[in-house]
Amino acid sequence: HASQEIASQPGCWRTAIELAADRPAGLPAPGERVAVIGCGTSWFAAQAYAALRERAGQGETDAWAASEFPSGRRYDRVIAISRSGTTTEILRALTDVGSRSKTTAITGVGAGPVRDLTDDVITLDFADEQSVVQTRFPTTSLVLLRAHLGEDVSALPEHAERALSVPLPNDWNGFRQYTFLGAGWTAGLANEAALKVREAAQAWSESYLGMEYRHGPIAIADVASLVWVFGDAPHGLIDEVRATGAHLEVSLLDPLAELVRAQRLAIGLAVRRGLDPDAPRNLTRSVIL
Ligand code: F1P
Repeated sequence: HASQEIASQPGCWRTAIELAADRPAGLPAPGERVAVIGCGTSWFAAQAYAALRERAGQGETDAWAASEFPSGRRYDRVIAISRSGTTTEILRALTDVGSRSKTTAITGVGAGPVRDLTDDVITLDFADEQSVVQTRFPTTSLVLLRAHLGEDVSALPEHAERALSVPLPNDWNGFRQYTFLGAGWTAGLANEAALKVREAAQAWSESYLGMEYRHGPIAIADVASLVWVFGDAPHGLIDEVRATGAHLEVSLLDPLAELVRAQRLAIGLAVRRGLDPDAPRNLTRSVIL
């Protein structure tokens, strides 16, 4: 399923843009103090959105792994991103929030406990997935959220189409280690790309903030590493990575479309390693305690 779900992203993104134009209830107004919570992939989508909303000057926005949500803290609105709508940590955090803050769920399913715990629900059923490994749900959520922030997202579906057809990095399957770097909103995308490679392909992958990478982690880079920079590379970083002998990959497309390329890399690696990318080891579609 994962390959089909990856390939369906241009259409899903178009539908998300239409949905955003209808101004769905539950997305925050400028100036509201917002927390976005999620687990795993959904936490990384939360990180990307929080940084984008702050950059857009729309208000303080914190991203929390749902398990770390500070009990008792008040926000104007808490947005829970959960494809399954059943993840234990999300339900616990929302129960803790209670009626202290307005709450919104962004979910892939039409029924489930997260809906009962939130004031507003945005259902992206057209982007729900069969595969355990999430691909189109987080990217489609981010297209919706970016459109709502007022970004011009009209070219994004085309970027996704290009991401599905342009080549993967040279010798993409021959590396010992895969590192993804980002900054600002692309830090969440880099985290998600690294998670895809781990989940689907059980390959060694890491992710860092671009500038932080220079403060230690770069020590593992060598000719057998792929270092993929999402978004604009901070000044000087490119030269430092090149000097390690690592293969450097930079963004050709919108960073969200670069994530689509990284998803293709993860699935390609999984298949090469004889793994089923739809059913990663030790993982289930929804993690429930
Ligand atoms: C999130 C999650 C991810 C995990 C896997 C399955 O669930 O458990 O943390 O990496 O992709 O989904 P959800 O709350 O978004 O349903």
